[in-house]
Amino acid sequence: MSSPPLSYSYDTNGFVIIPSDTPLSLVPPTQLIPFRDACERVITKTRTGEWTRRRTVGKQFPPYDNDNPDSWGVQHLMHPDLGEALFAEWYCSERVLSVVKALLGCEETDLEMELFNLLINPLSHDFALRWHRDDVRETASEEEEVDALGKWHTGVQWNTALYRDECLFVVPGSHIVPRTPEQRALSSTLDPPTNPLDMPGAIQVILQPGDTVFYNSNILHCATYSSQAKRATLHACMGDAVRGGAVRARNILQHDLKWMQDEAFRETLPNDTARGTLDRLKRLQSEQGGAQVVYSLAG
Ligand SMILES: O=C(O)CCC(=O)C(=O)O
Ligand SMILES: [Fe+2]
Repeated sequence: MSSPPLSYSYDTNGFVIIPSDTPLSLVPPTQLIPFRDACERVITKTRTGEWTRRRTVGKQFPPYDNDNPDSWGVQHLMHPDLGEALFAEWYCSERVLSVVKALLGCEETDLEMELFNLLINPLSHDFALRWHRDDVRETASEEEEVDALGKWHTGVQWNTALYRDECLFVVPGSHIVPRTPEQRALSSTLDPPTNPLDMPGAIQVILQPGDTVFYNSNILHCATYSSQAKRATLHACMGDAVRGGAVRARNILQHDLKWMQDEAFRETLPNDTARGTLDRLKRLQSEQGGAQVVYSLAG
């Protein structure tokens, strides 16, 4: 019996895992080392303070601050100042784009470049993200939730683990339905969960090195970060500029992507396809009144 298309699982469950050792793998086992090496270099720059665009412990969403510089993420892997060409090459590669197109059901010429960050383990504090949807407030009424979820199908987000990663928890199917009263209660607190599996319907997403989980970022999800478990997980998203556009602007532009307008960045991109995706992001930035930062919600 043939397996269902990738997009069926993704549309139904709100996420789909692509294992490392399968034909669609985003990072096959033989390619792990160059990714790990490049990540090690940017992690060192972040932990020593040389790279200040980072997600700091104690803050779930932007703007991140430096009250506690212990970091759980490195922002903007494609930034030319980091000097790691591998990241933009991969983000714009046929390997990545073909899966993104299949999940979005769009053409290459519709794709919009968005975020590409790295999630890492903090060194001296354990940390957790509370239950959330990236672009729907925890206080949203049921009606607002239904409305927001109904519009959120024009982008995909993914985590590609370079080491075993068991940080993420999701509630399968919750990307299309409002929370039950119990789920609402457990996701309305600003505290991190004591046990994520207390959330009705929750499962833990376990990734082996090289595995990728694609997920709808409005699926109900949370994450726990142990300072003892090494994490280097590529964390990216891409949108369909034609259908998505303004719907995605708040979520994407809150991360301050002004640097992407520099010609120096454009020159690092590997081909016309990549430059086309950047042009569509820049169009979104100008439509939204320049590359202004709209701080809100998650990312
Ligand atoms: O750490 C993760 O895998 C999830 C991160 C996340 O949910 C977020 O940044 O909004
Ligand atoms: Fe999130």
